Amino acid sequence: MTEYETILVDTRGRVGWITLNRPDALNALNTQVMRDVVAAASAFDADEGIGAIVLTGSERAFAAGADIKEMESKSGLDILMDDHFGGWATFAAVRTPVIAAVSGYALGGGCELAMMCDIILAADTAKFGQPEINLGVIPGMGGSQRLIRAVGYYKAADLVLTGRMMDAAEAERAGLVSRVVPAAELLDEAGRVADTIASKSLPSVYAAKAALDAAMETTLTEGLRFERHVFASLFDTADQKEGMSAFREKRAPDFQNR
Ligand code: CO8
Repeated sequence: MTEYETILVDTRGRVGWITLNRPDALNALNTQVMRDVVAAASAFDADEGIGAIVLTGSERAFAAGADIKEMESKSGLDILMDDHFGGWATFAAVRTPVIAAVSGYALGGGCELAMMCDIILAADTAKFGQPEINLGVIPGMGGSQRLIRAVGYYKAADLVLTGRMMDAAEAERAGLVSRVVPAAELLDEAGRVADTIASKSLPSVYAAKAALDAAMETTLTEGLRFERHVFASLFDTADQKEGMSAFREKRAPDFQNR
């Protein structure tokens, strides 16, 4: 397995694990972290043996944002030319579902990174926020856009304009987080959710993620059109026949990812 500078990577069954590992900087997302996460996620995505990815941090921090010390002296031109954004866009576009398991701080780019994932599980210690306004800037990795889609305009505006943090319970109420669990159970829960997804037929998992993504981007009419095409295309897979005959025969399906 490839060694990375700023992350730990592991495979458990059909699940790929990526653990952010810059403990001295609360997993601040510098250029190297971006490169490592993108490379690891892309490698998992290219591997048919992987059906789900878990992205996590430490107990204290999922990620406390983009690396302020790395960004501080940059010009606007540097920020554009570095194309930090392009790297994260590659991460957000992986076909494999990604579960963010968030313990501690998920701030700024950390909250935005969680929102690039498909499911956000939170430890009861998790704290989410977009504090960029306190630094004289605004969210730059999707926070002003994805947060509104996740929690609605008014909650997002409250967070982005005040820079305050919200705890796990508030994040769950707002719809950003799908489950809150005791901190000690977070990784087990993430593993269970990932194993469940990874046990399904991969073509239908890819298709489901693509359809969900389309809903974030397009009109209802276009989204429904996309969904119907994808739904029909899955009837050309062996796994659709297997899934439905297994139901009729009252047994568990044996998916071949074909
Ligand atoms: N960047 C760099 N270093 C950080 C960051 C960060 N975002 N967050 C924490 N650290 C470092 C601290 O500097 C400190 O290092 P050192 O020991 O060398 O001084 C170490 O991590 C521990 O942090 P603290 O001592 O501050 O720990 P506390 O428990 O006192 O506080 C907090 C924890 C509240 C999380 C605090 O560290 C904090 O407020 N961090 C910054 C949060 C923040 O503002 N995040 C937003 C950053 S901007 C952003 O994310 C923009 C995204 C778009 C990027 C687009 C790409 C170009």
